[in-house]
Amino acid sequence: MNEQQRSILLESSDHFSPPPGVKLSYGTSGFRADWLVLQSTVFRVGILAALRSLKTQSVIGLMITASHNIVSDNGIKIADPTGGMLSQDWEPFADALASAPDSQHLAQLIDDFVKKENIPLEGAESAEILLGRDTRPSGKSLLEAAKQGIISIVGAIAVDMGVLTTPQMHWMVRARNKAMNATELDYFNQLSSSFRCLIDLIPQGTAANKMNGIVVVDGANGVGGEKLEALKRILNGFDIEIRNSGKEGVLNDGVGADFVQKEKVAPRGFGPADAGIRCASLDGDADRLVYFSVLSNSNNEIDLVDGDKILSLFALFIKEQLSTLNKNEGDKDNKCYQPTLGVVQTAYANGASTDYLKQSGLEVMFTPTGVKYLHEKAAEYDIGIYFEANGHGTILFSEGFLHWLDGRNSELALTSKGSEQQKAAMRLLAVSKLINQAVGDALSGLLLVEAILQHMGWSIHKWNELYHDLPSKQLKVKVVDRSVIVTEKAETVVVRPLGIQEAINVETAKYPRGRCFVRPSGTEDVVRVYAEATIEEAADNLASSVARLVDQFLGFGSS
Ligand code: G16
Repeated sequence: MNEQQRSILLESSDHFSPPPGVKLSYGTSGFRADWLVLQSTVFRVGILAALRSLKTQSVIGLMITASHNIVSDNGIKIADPTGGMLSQDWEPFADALASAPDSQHLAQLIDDFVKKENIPLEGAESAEILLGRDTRPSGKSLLEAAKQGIISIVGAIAVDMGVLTTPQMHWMVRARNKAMNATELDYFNQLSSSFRCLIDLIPQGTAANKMNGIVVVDGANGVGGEKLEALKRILNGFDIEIRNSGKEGVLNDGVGADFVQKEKVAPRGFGPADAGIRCASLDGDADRLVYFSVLSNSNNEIDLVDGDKILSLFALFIKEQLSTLNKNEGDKDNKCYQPTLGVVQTAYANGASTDYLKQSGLEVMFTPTGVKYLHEKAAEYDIGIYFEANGHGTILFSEGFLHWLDGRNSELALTSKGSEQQKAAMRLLAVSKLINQAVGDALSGLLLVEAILQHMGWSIHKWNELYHDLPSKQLKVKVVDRSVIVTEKAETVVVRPLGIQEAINVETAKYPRGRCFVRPSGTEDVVRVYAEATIEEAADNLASSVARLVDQFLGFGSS
């Protein structure tokens, strides 16, 4: 940094002093906390985004959101040039920046990092950062702080994209860096045209031709409801009703995918009158999607169709298309391409889903929680499908496979236009355009689920019958310091504090097919407990007894 750059940075940074005693770390989804303590963090992430843009010579995204958290929380995360999460090797720098005690330390950290990473500060005019926010009331002022951080690196440009879903932001960054059109309208047009293509390719004269009836969507009183309304207008004729679209009601309060998946009850605005209807729920920033149907004669109980079942549906469809595409081809003219296909889950995946996927002949891999891990693993395949049980996931297609598919499609269009093989190629190409290649996206996921259900001629009940979930229970435990927990083996084993894993094993062994793990949340100040067993009572008891263990080992000693 030259003298002028340094003095501009120092002056600007003096307006954003960190609150005393607050220590944040860049977790599964960036920084998250009560919005009142976030101004300086957000300012500093603005600086980081400008440096990242200079280092990569690409457009970077910055999203102000706390997704499923309560409305008084907020957060910030970075979208890297590919549209994915911030490269993990920059996370320690993010943590260091956030905890620098004052402007002088901050400037020193930046100087050292710029030297180490060889970042061309003199060409800062080439740095461009897209900024977006969800509908939280604190979003505007935090976005302004991020903007100040960006422009404190002299020459860097901040482009305010306004209110967006998180996946829209990731999509736009990816599109910009691929020199594609990247406005919100481009996003909607890509989704609607690829959805239409899939619908037009549904085989005639099958049960699939009967429209599947309405889908009713819970928008979590967040940005997703608002954007889905806009998409509905473009789709024109798609039978969808949106509730909890944010006009009234509190964000994520008794609504949204996180609530529905964890509590297993209908969100506000839904009740027994909806029994039998296909319903879906988005989370606060529309990067998660779950389906459900309300049970009749019940206390808002539901049949939950979670991320594991969305993954299973997608995997079945993709497998079907691949086998049609390669039918009767033989290897004689080398037209047969056997892409690698893999699915990625986390420890939260219901054991029944993993059994089902394996029995269906799929390769199943596990990673720790957090899309950054799942995405990385899925990208190792030609077609990698990843989903967390909470409804966060997508399908990734390798460039090589898409290139081959494109060529094959053109060839089939000339030699056997309208054949089943050509249709399968077109379907796969449409899926690759519909489903967000940057990150899990509830809006594109919803359209793909709807298209596949219609293709199969399936109701939500038929879909839900693919396999039966083992009963499971999730609990949160407030502790003094959740970072004391250290896990291994994709979060299935706790290695610190010593002794707790042995105690968990003893509890788990009491229940047939018992499975239980604990992990520190990356987005809330809690430890999460997951338990699974063959009957509901056993899953509940296992979760409660392990929650007590967590409290004994590192809690406030309340039990
Ligand atoms: C974020 C991540 C998800 C992850 C979730 C876990 O979700 O993007 O991949 O599953 O956090 O949260 P925790 O670590 O608290 O269990 P979101 O939708 O909140 O951005």
